[in-house]
Amino acid sequence: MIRDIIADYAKNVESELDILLGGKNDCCQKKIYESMRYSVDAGGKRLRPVIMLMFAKMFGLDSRHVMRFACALEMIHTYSLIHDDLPAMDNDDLRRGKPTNHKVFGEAMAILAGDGLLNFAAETVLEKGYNLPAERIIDAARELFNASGVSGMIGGQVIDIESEGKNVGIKELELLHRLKTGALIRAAGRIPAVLAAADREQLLAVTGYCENLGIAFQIQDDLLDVFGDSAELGKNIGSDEANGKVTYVTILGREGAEKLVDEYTDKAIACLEQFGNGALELTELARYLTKRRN
Ligand code: GRG
Repeated sequence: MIRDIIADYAKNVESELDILLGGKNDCCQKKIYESMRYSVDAGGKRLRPVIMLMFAKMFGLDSRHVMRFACALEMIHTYSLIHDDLPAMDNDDLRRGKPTNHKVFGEAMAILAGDGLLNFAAETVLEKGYNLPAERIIDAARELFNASGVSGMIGGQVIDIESEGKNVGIKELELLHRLKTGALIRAAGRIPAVLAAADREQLLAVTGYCENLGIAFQIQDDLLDVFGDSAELGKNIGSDEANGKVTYVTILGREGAEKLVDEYTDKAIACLEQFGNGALELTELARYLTKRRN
């Protein structure tokens, strides 16, 4: 079952994260590593690394070649959640079923833990020992840091902050989420494609899948923020409304938003047609996500 397959991939990523971050325990900076590990170990679906490992398999790439990137992507995602929860941003006190990082370690340490994870992501992918041409590693690293930077996730966060309390339309909302949520999901597909030296047509197909999946995922996120269950989600619901945010649900209503999730999911799946059975896991993942409760 796809649920077990996802859980297996996630377990492998968690073991590797444990090795990468665990080795840091006995050095002099105990507090900051404790704070970084707290949020990484708190769980989460590990969706982005799972997507990366599924694409690696589809391209016949040894998972060892992509694992560092998968862990780095999860570190960057986790840093973004730590910072997003800060009082200066969404001011949330529950994440991944636990008190948010700043609630446990204080604001200053939470900021540093986020910064530390971002930096450690770079250190991780730039470590020696790949069995692939250096050019491909550089291209993949560029994908990762462009996606998480101002032209990607941070840029989306800026649009989000500037849109608060404003009457944004569906087109603006899509741009915001293509960057804020979509950019890392897009990188999750493009990095293994780049590492496997995929051709242009394949790269376009991978990008199409990820971009459509990213929007479907975000609409679902908006739906769960209104109709989800806080205990299942591991975070408080109603955060969008409290922060005066326009969402797919406020624009389209529940039914309209649910329909759009299915439309984007179908579009995502259609993009992978050329890969035939090789894309089965990714197809099932996309369908599975439409039913997600967290
Ligand atoms: C640079 C100061 C500074 C802040 C960065 C960029 C940023 C703050 C925040 C944006 C990141 C963000 C919160 C995007 C929303 C994407 C989203 C739907 C997150 C939830 O992802 P899941 O559901 O979470 O995959 P889990 O916990 O399962 O990993």
